[in-house]
Amino acid sequence: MKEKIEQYLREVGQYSETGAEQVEAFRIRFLGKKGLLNDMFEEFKKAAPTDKKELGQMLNTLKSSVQDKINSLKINTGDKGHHLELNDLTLPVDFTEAGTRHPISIVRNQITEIFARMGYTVAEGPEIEDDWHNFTALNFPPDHPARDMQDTFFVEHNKIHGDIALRTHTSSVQVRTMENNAPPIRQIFPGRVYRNEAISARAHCMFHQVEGLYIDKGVSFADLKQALLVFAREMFGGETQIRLRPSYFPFTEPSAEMDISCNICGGKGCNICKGTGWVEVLGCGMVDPNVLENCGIDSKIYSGFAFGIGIERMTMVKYRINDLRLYFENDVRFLQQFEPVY
Ligand code: 2U9
Repeated sequence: MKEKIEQYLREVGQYSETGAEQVEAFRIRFLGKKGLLNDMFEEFKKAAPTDKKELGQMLNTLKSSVQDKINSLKINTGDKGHHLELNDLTLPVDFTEAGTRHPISIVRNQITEIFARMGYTVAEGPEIEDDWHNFTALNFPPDHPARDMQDTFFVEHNKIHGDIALRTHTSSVQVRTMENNAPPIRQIFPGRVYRNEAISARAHCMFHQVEGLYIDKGVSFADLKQALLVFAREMFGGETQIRLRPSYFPFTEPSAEMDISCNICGGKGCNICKGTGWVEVLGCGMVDPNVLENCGIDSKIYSGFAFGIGIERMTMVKYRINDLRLYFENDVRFLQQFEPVY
């Protein structure tokens, strides 16, 4: 038996076929159920007790040399996984490159996190809306240009709901919130919106907003200004200054647009702020009493403020992106510049 084992050891040592089929045949010949090693272990049971120690060691050596040979042949045939699994658990795994989060998602998450810390919850609603929720409840006069085919994507007209369109702002979700909840309301509304615009560096037919709404007894313009100042400093840095310029929206009165001190030149004047030292980032105002009443809230008891942020625009200011189309082309050279997602 000893000679037989020595002969097999020599055979294993010399074996060099690397073809997958030959390696498998070699494995079956030695390690298969009816293979040589099982035969030898059967024979080993009948060996003289005095020979057992030496024969046992020789058989174990044969078994591990067969296994080592198979593994080394598999490396040569490219069957690395099997080898790694059996032999070396400390080798590094294959490197998988992490994807990155889209800049629009990064900024949307930052905005929602900042307002969440101020006690705002998040609400979402339908992207296909009826005329009431998108326009009428929000105080848009019947002949307002935003209701025009040129600005709005209409889907259909039906007898119950009138015009059905892709929402032009997430304000429609605020109307739904107010219709279904009593104040106090403190919520933000992120989502996709649609406008019938020619695509250019500064406009797209689909973009993203985060709007906010705070309604309670005694909410004032000073509360709005303070909330927006805290937001601007969290978003753009603790030194940021804000200014509010009078504006007009059908759904707020008074209305304003908010500028931040230019975070590139620090307010001195550069080409980003066009020499003014200020960059426009959002619109806001006190919710028009007509809108509160349209949504079932008593405007003699409650007041509130609202604001609207265009995420594409805010992302341009934050990351100094000069062409809005970059967001939608998904060129990996652009996307790879943002934070990886693990
Ligand atoms: C209700 C009442 C008031 C939301 C507001 C703005 C001002 C605003 C723009 C920012 C850039 C739209 O994406 S943008 O073009 N939005 O300026 N939005 S106040 O006011 C509301 C909304 C809902 C019921």
